[in-house]
Amino acid sequence: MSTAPARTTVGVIGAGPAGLLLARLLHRAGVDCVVLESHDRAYCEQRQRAGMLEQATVDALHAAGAGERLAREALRHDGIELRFDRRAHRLDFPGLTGGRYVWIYAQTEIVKDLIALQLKDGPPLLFDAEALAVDGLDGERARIRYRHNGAERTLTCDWIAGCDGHHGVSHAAVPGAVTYEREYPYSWLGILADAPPSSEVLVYAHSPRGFALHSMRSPTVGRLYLQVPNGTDPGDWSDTRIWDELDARFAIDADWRLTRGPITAKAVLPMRSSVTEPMRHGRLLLAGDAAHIVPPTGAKGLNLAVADVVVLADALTAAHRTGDTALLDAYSATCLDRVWRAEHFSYFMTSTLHTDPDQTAFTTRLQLAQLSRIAASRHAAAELAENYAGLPIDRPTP
Ligand code: RFL
Ligand code: PHB
Repeated sequence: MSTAPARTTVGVIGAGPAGLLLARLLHRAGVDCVVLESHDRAYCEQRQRAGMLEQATVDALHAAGAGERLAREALRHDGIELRFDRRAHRLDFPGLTGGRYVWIYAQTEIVKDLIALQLKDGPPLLFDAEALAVDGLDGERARIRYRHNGAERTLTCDWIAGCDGHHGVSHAAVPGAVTYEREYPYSWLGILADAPPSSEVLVYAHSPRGFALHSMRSPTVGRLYLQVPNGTDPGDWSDTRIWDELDARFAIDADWRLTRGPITAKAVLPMRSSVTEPMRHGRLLLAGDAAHIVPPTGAKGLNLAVADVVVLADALTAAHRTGDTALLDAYSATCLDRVWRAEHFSYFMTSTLHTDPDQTAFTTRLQLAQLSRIAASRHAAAELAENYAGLPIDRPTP
């Protein structure tokens, strides 16, 4: 498991969902690869992040042979609820999208499933192996210089998949790349609570006190978020203060109660939109958060990462089998179409539901007009539902 090969076809940097799924898809296609991950296994498996999966993401996990536990434990949702003006509006996804659903299955569980498969039958996955630099991207062979067990080593590869997230080394290694970015003037305080969900579906609440989201991890564990100012110290939020604030933001003029329970985790998460173009330079291909970040309000980050690696696995497999790089040449443009659609949707959800520190009565009225339109018009609701449930992954063929 932790021997360090010096040569491989695809060197994958990062064992998040993008790197792990790519490795799995390549392995099943007979393409050898090595995954280098800077942290240890426990860190990768415990990092609390996404929870909402599009159908295309679930399909990709099944196609990779990683869907066994997901099939038993994932919760199928037939929509979401929007709250504003003390009213609740349910969006019925199958009715609005021609039969599509979304799924709740935590990113931590996807990562655990993929790591278990990888350690069982390969390809090699090295923890505590930090990529320091990549080079040779324009030549015959590319190289990853990395540190493992205190020693510096080199992995020589035909291709490098940069799946090392927003703070990794890959996206900075694309010369001439342009990064389009936006930071938001608010963050999320996220909690995990031993409290059964108080709603069957996710609840996105616009309120004069700021945004709140009710999500879940299982029939007994809730995952909830509150908009808070940037720089908030989670230590300033006692459990009672959190529950009181959630109660106030979810309040509607109908009988509804938020079930409280012990809070087991608390963290503040900043929000950002970012796209690096192009997603390829020579032998280096970027995928997932290494290439793009979305604010979590649209639940798109993990789903985009999965869509990238599905396209990338096809392209690397074709190049390996036939030497034809047409799909790799098209990779960046293929992915960026979907990425920019998701960037727009995530920005739309974020700016429609949050209270800006510079918010005026005028901008609040605009937000409420937009939300009322979604509640009243089937067309406006269908636009949101289609984007949220996600489109099928466009997989060009050679
Ligand atoms: P990751 O998960 O950041 O993994 C990158 C991995 O690379 C490693 N690494 C390195 N390894 C070797 N050498 C180096 N130099 C390295 N530098 C970094 C890191 O240790 C790490 O293991 O990126 P990946 O695989 O692209 O996956 C992306 C997703 O994690 C991310 O988009 C989602 O979590 C975003 N997201 C959501 N996405 C959804 O689709 N649905 C959701 O419901 C959803 N909710 C969320 C979210 C993200 C959130 N946060 C914390 C920003 C909710 C939240 C609160
Ligand atoms: C989550 O369950 O963590 C989650 C769900 C939907 C979002 C963001 C986060 O939009």
